Amino acid sequence: MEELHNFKNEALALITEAKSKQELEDLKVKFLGRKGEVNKFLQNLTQLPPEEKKRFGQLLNQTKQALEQAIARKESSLVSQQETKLDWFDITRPGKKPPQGNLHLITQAIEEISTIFEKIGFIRVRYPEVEWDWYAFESLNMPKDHPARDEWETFFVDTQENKKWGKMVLTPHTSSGQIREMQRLKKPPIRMVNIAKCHRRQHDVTHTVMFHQFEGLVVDKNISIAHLKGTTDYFASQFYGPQRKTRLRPFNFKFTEPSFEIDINCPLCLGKGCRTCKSGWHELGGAGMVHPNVLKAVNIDPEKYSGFAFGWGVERSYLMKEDLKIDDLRTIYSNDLRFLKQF
Ligand code: FA5
Repeated sequence: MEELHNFKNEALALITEAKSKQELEDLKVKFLGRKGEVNKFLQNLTQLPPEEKKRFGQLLNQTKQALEQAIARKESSLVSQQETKLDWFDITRPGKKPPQGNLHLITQAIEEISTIFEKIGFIRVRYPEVEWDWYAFESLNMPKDHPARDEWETFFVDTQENKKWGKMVLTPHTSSGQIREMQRLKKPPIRMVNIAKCHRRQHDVTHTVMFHQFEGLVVDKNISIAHLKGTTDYFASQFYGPQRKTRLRPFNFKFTEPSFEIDINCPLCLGKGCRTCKSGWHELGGAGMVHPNVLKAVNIDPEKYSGFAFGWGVERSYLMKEDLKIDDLRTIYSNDLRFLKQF
């Protein structure tokens, strides 16, 4: 029994100290192999008197199990040591790059536009994408059945009409945000940029059903067209480059008076006129001085206050900035990674 005890302790110590898989394998054969030490003890068992046989047999079994477990533990610790050993690691091998996503080009554009306007004190707001007719049209000086509404090719939500606010619509333009912001602040000064999704029943190479607009609104005492022009020039130089500026061209919107289309000078000829632009200018979007009826709709006195507003498409403005010639505007939302990864 004593001999067996000593053997067990010595064998466990040797297993723990084994330095390599080969050394461990040799010890395994030596202790547990067919002609190994444990089997030699087993042969001794037959020579023992019956009363000792049982105790010796039990100790022999325990010894065998303890050695097997110790060998298994050592085996796995040698494997993990080998794995963490750095001598096999070739630092000159190129690494594996995990695929990395990036922000959608329109998200990037929205962030850039917000930052530009925030620098001159505009507050970034965002208003509902599902809106009432009153906010989208009526408060903006477009009474029910007014033909101007046709231009917005609106989606109506199939739900009960509200007695006060009318039908429910998918916001066709961010101008409804002008009304929401004036209601929220109640009193000028107001200086907001509302950037949000818009929806229209338009689906062709230059139109997407869902697109984004950014809408600027400034209302205060003595706001004039000069402020509008200063703001659009500032935006043009920040977003498109220092040599870019805008011009106002008379237009017609029901919610601004006077109304304008804002043009930006061509990046190549800077407004002189060249083969690509012909006139020297490219159209950027709509703007104007807030119509007195719009101010009245939110209880702001048009005798005391005046304001300007503009609303431009994010997608088209961004394509113009990058001078991207995309055959079909809908590509932006086609979720084709080959296209999106370029931005
Ligand atoms: C408006 O929506 C006016 N609310 C703009 C405005 C605001 C005028 C404030 C005056 C004062 P318009 O319908 O032209 O205007 O749209 C403005 C811009 O949105 C367009 O120039 C275009 O860049 C973009 N846009 C309109 N419809 C689509 C569409 N289906 N797909 C992509 N961009 C569009």
